[in-house]
Amino acid sequence: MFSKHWALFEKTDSNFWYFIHSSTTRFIVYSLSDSSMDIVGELKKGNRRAIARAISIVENNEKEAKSIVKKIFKNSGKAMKIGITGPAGAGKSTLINRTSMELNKLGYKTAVLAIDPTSHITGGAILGDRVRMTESTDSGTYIRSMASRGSTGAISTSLRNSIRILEYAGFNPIIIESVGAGQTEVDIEKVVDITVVVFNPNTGDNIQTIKAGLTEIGDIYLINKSDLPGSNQLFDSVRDFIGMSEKNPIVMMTSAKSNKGVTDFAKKLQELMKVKQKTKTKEEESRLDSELRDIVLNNVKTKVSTMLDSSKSYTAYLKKVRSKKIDPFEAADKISKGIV
Ligand SMILES: Nc1nc2c(ncn2[C@@H]2O[C@H](COP(=O)(O)OP(=O)(O)OP(=O)(O)O)[C@@H](O)[C@H]2O)c(=O)[nH]1
Ligand SMILES: [Mg+2]
Repeated sequence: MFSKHWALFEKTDSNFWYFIHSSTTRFIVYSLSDSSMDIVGELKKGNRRAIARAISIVENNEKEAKSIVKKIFKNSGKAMKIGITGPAGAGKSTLINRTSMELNKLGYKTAVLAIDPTSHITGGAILGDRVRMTESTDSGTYIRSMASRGSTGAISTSLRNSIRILEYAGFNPIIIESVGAGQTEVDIEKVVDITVVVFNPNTGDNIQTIKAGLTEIGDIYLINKSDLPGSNQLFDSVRDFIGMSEKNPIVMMTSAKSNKGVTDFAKKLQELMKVKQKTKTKEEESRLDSELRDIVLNNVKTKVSTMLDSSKSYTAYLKKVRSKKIDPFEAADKISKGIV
């Protein structure tokens, strides 16, 4: 049946495979659902189609996501999670591509989750990311872009569960790429074991960015694009500034483009993973505490919001607030007392 007019496409961010038939002037798209797939069983085997589908589910379908997590949760939390963050265009994706190849050479099986890879300006950034990271895919790395739309809670939830899926599929470490602190909805340093902050000499606001709070989060600070002028000065300023931090982080230089310093960076990561392994159980316990709290608070919020929709007392107080008979704080106190 498959002549040269047929092409088979896997659309990784949906539940379908597409068969496309080109009859000279138009394309006919046939889709084949793989909803009958035993996702969890296939995940265990590392089936990439199952991974793609499972991540789409945790991103989009709360009910199904819960059922997957129920099955895979027990052994989760052991894989090392490395967050790579920094300003847009610092070279994070290029660096991750190279680094994951180095890590794979050292015997690791690396997966990458890129949150918000679009630099908000070009919609084509995801495609660009794919291109920049294709070499590492060939070396066995699994790469997935995650949507950063939605509420903070929703993104953190799908991130945590996507990590679990990748871990269940046998990946370790899991690298998470995210645009610099304060610029996305997720503070990845709260989710990961190791945080790497990437700077480059191209953007003039680096020192300001560093001072604006990034000093506290990094285990490693990387000055990328060492092939460009200004990188030595930036390295010195970062080292001077970061040197004052209690954490005593590592400061390194790389050029992801010309593959300089990347082997050393991968080796540092390896060392750091061994060190962090010792405190991992404790860290994981505190992360589960925040996760559970997040879920409970979210559940309560949803429940209360639904209650307010049909609450006569709420409607009455809202009326009073609208007619300026009572201020919103007093009204909220009174409404809240009736609930908790
Ligand atoms: N000169 C030079 N250019 C680099 C280096 N690393 C990356 N680049 C270039 O910098 C640009 C941005 O690289 P990306 O890897 O997409 O950067 P990013 O930090 O992932 O960008 P966003 O995901 O959009 O935040 C690309 O054009 C890369 O080719 C480097 O070491 N030296
Ligand atoms: Mg990127």
